[in-house]
Amino acid sequence: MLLISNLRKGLRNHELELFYQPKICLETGQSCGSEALLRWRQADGGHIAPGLFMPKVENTTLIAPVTRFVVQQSLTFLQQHPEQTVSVNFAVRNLFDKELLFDLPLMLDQAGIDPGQMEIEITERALINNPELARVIIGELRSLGFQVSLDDFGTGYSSFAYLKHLPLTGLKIDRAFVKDLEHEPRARQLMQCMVDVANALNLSVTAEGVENELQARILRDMGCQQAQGFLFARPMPLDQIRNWRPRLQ
Ligand code: G
Ligand code: G
Ligand code: MN
Ligand code: NA
Repeated sequence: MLLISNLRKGLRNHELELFYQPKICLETGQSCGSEALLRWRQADGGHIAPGLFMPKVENTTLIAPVTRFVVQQSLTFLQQHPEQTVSVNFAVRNLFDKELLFDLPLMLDQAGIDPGQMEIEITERALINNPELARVIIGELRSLGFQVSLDDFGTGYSSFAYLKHLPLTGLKIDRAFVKDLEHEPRARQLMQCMVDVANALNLSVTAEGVENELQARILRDMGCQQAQGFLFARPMPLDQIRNWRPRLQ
């Protein structure tokens, strides 16, 4: 596991960095928070995207310190931007990590950040093996004041069953469903159904991977609250997100 030992070293040597991708409220065109996304800085100044290392890391104990780093950096961001909210991605292991869950409210308390400013994104993979325990943990996160969203919605197994039992606050619809929205009636019908379900259950709903104006308009007309995607902004480093403003529609 060369990758894991290299990343462990990288974490120690401050090679990990958070990029931030804004979320846009489709009704107003305003930013309504951002998602923290890991990058691994390389010696040549380039970055490795998390898709290339996180799937491996998520199955090792290294995920605990990596996620603590992500939370800590996000808290620093929120201290500088008290009007913002940040979404952080939790791996399956994080959800079942008692020490992390115990420390989480202490970390926020110490930073002086209201948990309502932090959204925790979990994937359906976290729910498959132990849905009952997942329900309890999500409930605990909620009672601490965190927002908890289901990420990559629609791509896993029996998504709708989870919605019945879990005390979630939001759904993020996977970009696979946004991809053909402007060409395919079936894609639109499917998306409309998911948006309706989210709205009916009072869940915030975010469409991922919005890449053009037409997709954004279709989603807005469907009642989809929020969107994220290259149309609005790519994930960007801290010094850029500071000054980023949505362009006028
Ligand atoms: O940025 P990119 O498209 O390469 O992200 C790929 C995947 O990596 C996404 O599914 C994203 O959820 C995941 N990812 C990014 N940052 C984090 C993180 O801080 N923790 C975890 N567990 N996953 C992350
Ligand atoms: O699974 P998760 O939602 O955490 O993944 C977010 C990832 O999706 C980010 O790493 C980001 O780079 C990527 N992403 C964000 N917007 C777009 C987009 O408009 N198009 C594509 N292809 N990828 C996107
Ligand atoms: Mn995510
Ligand atoms: Na996602």
